[in-house]
Amino acid sequence: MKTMRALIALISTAALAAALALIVSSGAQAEATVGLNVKVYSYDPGNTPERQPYTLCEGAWTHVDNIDADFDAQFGGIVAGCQPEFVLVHYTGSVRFPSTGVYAFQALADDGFWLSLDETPVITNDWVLKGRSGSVYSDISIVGGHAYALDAWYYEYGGGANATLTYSPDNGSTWETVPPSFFTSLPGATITSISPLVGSMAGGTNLTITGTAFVSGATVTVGGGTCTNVAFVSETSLTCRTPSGSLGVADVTVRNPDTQQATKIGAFTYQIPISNPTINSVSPATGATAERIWIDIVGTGFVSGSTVTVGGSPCSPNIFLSANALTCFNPSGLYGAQDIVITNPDSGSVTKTRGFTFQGTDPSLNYQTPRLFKLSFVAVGKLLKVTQKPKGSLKVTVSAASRLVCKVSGSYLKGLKAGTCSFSLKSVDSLGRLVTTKAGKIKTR
Ligand SMILES: [Ca+2]
Repeated sequence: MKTMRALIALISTAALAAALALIVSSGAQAEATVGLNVKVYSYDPGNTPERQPYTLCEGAWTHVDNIDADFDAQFGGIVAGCQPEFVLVHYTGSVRFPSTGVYAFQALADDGFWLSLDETPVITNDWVLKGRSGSVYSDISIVGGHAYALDAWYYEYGGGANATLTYSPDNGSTWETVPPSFFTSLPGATITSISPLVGSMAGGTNLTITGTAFVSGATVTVGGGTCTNVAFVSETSLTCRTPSGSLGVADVTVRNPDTQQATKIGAFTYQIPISNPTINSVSPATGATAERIWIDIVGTGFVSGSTVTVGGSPCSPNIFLSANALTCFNPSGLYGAQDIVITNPDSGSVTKTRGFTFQGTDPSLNYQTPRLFKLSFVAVGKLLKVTQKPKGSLKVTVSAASRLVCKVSGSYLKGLKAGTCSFSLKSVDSLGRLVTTKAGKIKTR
């Protein structure tokens, strides 16, 4: 009878998959991504084992496709490739369920079983000597698509040896074995924290997401909306700008290019800003690129605890003086006119466009601060030389009426015949913005 059942088990797909996984894991194959990592230990039979490493079984399984094995029937009675009894099996990896819902879980195991998802214990009271059985753990909220970090333990003390992890997507009505396609042995991304925790319903909050296993190319949603300007800082940090959202809490989800995703439920709160700050003046409003200086900002509606950025970089420290004044330590290393943004703790925010101008030269862009452009004309023989200080992009044009009188030749005006030549000069900065114009006339002979 037992042989017959063993035969049936062997020809089942699950058993074949498990057998294949065993072969793959023994060779120097590419890292398997489907299934779970396994460590198998033998322990002292004197006691029920703790969930901790004991003596690692050399040559035992290091990978399984899912948690579904009848060791007596399938593997010559050898538990997880180790020995017949007193074996502890530790499963790690991640598990994703396709649909969001309220789930139930049950491990049918002989003997003990324990499971946590994202470090929250789920199957907790089955760590005992018993026949093949397990309590039903219901009312477990599962987010579809989220890669839950899985931590599961099984131990065999003696006698029958088997373990199957089952789930019910409808909280206990229908049950299935958790299939191999739900498991991944690579760690999924996790979100540990976000900052700030609140922002305006209008969006535009610069969010920093801290976690693990982020991958370049990851996308982020907040309350289902796309968080824009996602910047991959490191595998533990992402930044993005929140979309507009509905009043109240919103889930934050990071989705790696391999489609594994992590969701932090209700991590961000959209609120209606009460404060409505304004900026009247900034002093000084210019400074050297290389130098950090204190700037005074005068306006209305300032609140203690606000953040200030200049050109997107923190103006910090930032000292709240009153509802009408604050002072902050300007960042350095920026060029040209930059926006100043003040954001109050309630997410009320104001932007002063081009509120501070850094007077410096960006060596990579040959960027010139607009206000420093100076144009002049010098007669060189019969030519009028146009100069610009400092050097930048200069366009000289001749009016239509003057085209028979003069023409542009490089940075010179050249007389063609006697008459009056009307011209205009345009300076353009490295971003293509018009910064200075000047018109003039010259008599040619
Ligand atoms: Ca047993």
